[in-house]
Amino acid sequence: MIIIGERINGMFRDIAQAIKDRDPSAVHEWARKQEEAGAHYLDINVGPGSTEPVEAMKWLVENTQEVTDLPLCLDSTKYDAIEAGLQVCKKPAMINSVPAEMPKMERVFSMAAEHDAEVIGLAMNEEGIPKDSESRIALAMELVATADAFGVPTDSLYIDPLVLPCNVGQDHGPEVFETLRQVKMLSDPPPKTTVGLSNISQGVKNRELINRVFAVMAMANGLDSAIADACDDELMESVATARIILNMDIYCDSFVDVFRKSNR
Ligand code: THG
Repeated sequence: MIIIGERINGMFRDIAQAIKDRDPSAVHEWARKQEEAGAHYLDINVGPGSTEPVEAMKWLVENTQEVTDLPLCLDSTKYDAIEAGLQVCKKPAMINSVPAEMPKMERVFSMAAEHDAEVIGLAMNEEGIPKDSESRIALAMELVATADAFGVPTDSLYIDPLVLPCNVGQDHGPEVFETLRQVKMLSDPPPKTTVGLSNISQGVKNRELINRVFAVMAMANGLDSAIADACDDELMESVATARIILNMDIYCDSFVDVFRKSNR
């Protein structure tokens, strides 16, 4: 399971302040901490309040790369910011994200093909996020077909069924799991899957418990990756344990350490 560390995000006050002051210390600290905790990619998001997202993205990417060689997941709805980030990434990156809408898919999949980037495709369009798995799968199918048409390999595409907080979208949970299962039947090879894990517990109590139970349930339904709190030890230990129980890693006494040092 590929862990995309969520913490370099201007949604968090320390990162928003770091961007504003152009003081990289918090960015360096979270890059190091997440890598140490076992993250495989780092999500980079300038935050909802950024007044200069293009410059901010470039600055975040450059400063993150000063302390880590992990690949980056550029998280923005502003495609000029994604493009600026791709231009300074030292390694092939992941683009986060594109909905099943034209002309957004055209812009994003062209950029991805040019920069050899992976892409997260969202199961939503102009009409929003559907509830039932059938509609989510129909959108996933559009994403798979369009990625292919623009020369993005299917296994470089990550379908995100979109997770809503369990206090507002409780009825979406089973639909998300069903979507994760059916995505694997769309094509051969199939696309990969991802979720924004912490979404499930936004605004509710017992966040860490809800996150880790959701994570292992989603893994049992075929989840390949998650944007998540890599520094939550119990989450990372639960993920490592689920991989053993699902027979994805060979058991050894140090299986938690082995997972943290792995590439997935
Ligand atoms: N899918 C994709 N990308 C995503 C998401 C997704 N990127 C953003 C988000 N969702 C995933 N990242 C986070 C990061 C933080 C939180 C949730 C998801 C979070 N933040 C605290 C909160 O809102 O309560 C902030 C607390 C604070 O301000 O200190 O929970 O779904 N493709």
